[in-house]
Amino acid sequence: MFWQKDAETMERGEIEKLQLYKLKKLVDYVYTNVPFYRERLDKAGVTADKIKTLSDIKYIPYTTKEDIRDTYPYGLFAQPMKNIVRIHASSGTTGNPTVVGYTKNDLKMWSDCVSRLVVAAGATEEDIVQICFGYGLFTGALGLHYGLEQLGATVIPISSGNTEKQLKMMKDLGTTALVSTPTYAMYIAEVAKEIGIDPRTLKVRLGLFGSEGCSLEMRSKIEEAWNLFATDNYGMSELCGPGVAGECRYRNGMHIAEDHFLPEIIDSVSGDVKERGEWGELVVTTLSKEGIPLLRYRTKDVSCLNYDTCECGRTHVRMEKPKGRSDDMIKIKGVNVFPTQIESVLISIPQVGPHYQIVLKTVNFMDDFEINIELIDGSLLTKYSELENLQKTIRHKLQTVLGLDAKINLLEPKSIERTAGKAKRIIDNRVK
Ligand code: DLL
Repeated sequence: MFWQKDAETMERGEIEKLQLYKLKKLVDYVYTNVPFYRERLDKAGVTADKIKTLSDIKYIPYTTKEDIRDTYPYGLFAQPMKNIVRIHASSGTTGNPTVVGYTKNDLKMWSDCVSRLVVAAGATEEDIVQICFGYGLFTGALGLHYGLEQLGATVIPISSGNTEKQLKMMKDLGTTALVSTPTYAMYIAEVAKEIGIDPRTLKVRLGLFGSEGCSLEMRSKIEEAWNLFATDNYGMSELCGPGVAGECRYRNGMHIAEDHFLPEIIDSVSGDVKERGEWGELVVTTLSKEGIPLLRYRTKDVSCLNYDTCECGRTHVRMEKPKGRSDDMIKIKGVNVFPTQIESVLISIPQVGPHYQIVLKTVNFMDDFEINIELIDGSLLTKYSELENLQKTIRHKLQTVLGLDAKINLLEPKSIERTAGKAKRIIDNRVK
């Protein structure tokens, strides 16, 4: 099933022709409408005429989150406010939020991209979908909301939190699909069991998860707990929100809506464009956005592009699940570590749950880490030798995967704070 079959199954040559055409138009558009870009492009000596092939994109300077922040709030907007009909923003832990604005056409394009990905995941107009993302400036809830409504599904805009009520509604209203972060899906299942509901007996058959990383092992746990089919989708508020990419039923990477987003993979240190198939930082140029178009936006997410044809019939390139963010990568004793690698190891160990935190610290002027992990069965804490054996097993597995020795702290169940949004996996206590 497709939402916009013609666009989703274009021949590669046609896609590239369209991308080149849109890219040239975009360069003209931002040059005319955004003084920030005019200055940047002038400095780099780039005009639309200089872009003769898609690889000429390399002449265009990158845009970063800092550029959006430095021009806060509207400096990168390409349309007067009378044409902007919606604002979203990403919270950001420090400094100004990144504010993004949408024209009416942007909202339509966004909804189409989301309708595409939910259809690719297997949603239909028959579905009753509970949206457990927080409504508000975060793009997750309203993004999925409009795309699903456009499809004709029944949307329950319950927002995040109040987990027992989520379960009551799910049961009473016959929810068939769940929209949330993977972490929250796991937490709802946990609460369900506590209040005597087996999530597997509910009607939820499809999980439309996204907004944070989720290892395959974690995904299997969620599927098992709910008896559902889970798909992943990727996006970020600067690019529109959810809708940039999503998995089809084959779940072999997330199809990027290439008629609207032009992806590249670069070396995040040198800034050089990488060869096809290599891992690196994902950079995206928005080809259709009017409100706040972005030229070569550095996402900081580390991924890889797969141009092979997909069995589903979609021709759009697939991005691998991000390994993490280039700024989340931790260098410990010279080894690059992504939290997702640690998660894959932990999830494969039956005695520990999916709740963990990586605590970074400074030891002898070097970065080091410990891992706090919740036990599934708290009574293990009194069985010293079993506990020690478990710690050894985890250390050994991590050593095999990461080549690093980590201190493991096994904790009582429920001692790590639960969240209805993105999980906080890293506690950074390093001396700056
Ligand atoms: O999280 C948009 C979104 C909402 C996507 C709902 C999917 C579903 P931001 O809050 O701006 O936007 O966060 C963007 O989240 O740069 C990634 O690091 C991370 N991220 C988003 N989706 C995924 C995913 C939304 N599927 C940042 N896998 C991005 C891994 C993801 N990381």
